[in-house]
Amino acid sequence: TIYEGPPEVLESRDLQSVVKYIKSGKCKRIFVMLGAGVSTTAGIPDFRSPETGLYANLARLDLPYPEAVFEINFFRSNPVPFYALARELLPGHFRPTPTHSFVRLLADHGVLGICFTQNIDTLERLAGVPPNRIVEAHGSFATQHCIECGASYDNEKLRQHIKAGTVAYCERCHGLVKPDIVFFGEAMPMAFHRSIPLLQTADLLLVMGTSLTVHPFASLASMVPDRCPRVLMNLDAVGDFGCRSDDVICLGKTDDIVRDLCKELGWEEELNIAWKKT
Ligand code: CNA
Repeated sequence: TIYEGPPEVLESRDLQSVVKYIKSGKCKRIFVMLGAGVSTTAGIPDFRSPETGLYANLARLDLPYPEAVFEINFFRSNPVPFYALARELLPGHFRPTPTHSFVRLLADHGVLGICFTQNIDTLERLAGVPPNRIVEAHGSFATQHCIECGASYDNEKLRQHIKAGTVAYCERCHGLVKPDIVFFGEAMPMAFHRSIPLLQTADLLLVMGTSLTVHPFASLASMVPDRCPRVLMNLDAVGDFGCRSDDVICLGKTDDIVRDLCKELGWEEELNIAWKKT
């Protein structure tokens, strides 16, 4: 249901009013939710974009259905598709986008609450967002474990396996080794659960480049207070955006929207400098 009444916090439901709100000094804690869409301009395909997304290009991996590549039971029976995908997503080849640098600017300006990300590409860290402000809700390639005995496995060795397209097995029990990426049906990291209550302190929520279809992550968007303005920056309208009094929907590429926002905030030069440094 679309909210038809006037906004309660913003002057109107547009980016200019969001800028005014940020400049007013009343907006002290900005929370961010990121999805694969903020990394597509870095050259990393998302899942669901119709022609370029990974799901549209998984046929060669011989999967029963696309999501199987991130299911633990399928991985047990056939780890090859996941390793092939990991090769494409492996951090190290990609540079952060202006959108990642914008999140860093929020931290530099002392207004970043938490940046919740679904991405496993670690581009937030590379952009210089302080690690204690990032919650990698779906894990990352930073560490890996045997799925049978839980022994950890050497990072460099795993990278070699992924690059070579071979599967890594535990040196202790020969179980399968999996990067600590959260698969469907697996528990979310503790940091995710611990950070949820902080959303109650949000003055603004920015949701960028996500289809808001993967739960429980997607439900974070409804956990900010009713009076907290929420801004969606995405190629298409997603979730329940539009149902609250201060929902702002900006359709387009996040990099373009972020540049407009920074121009109006007077942060344009800072954004360029921060991004060039990455
Ligand atoms: P998704 O379901 O693929 O949705 C991406 C959304 O972003 C879609 O609504 C697109 O329209 C939109 N989009 C694409 N490009 C842009 C752009 N330049 N500007 C604005 N919007 C854009 O991805 P979600 O993140 O919502 O799905 C959750 C999965 C995807 C998570 O579990 C991730 O781990 C997983 N994933 C991560 C990566 C990565 O780490 N970069 C890559 C692919 C998938």
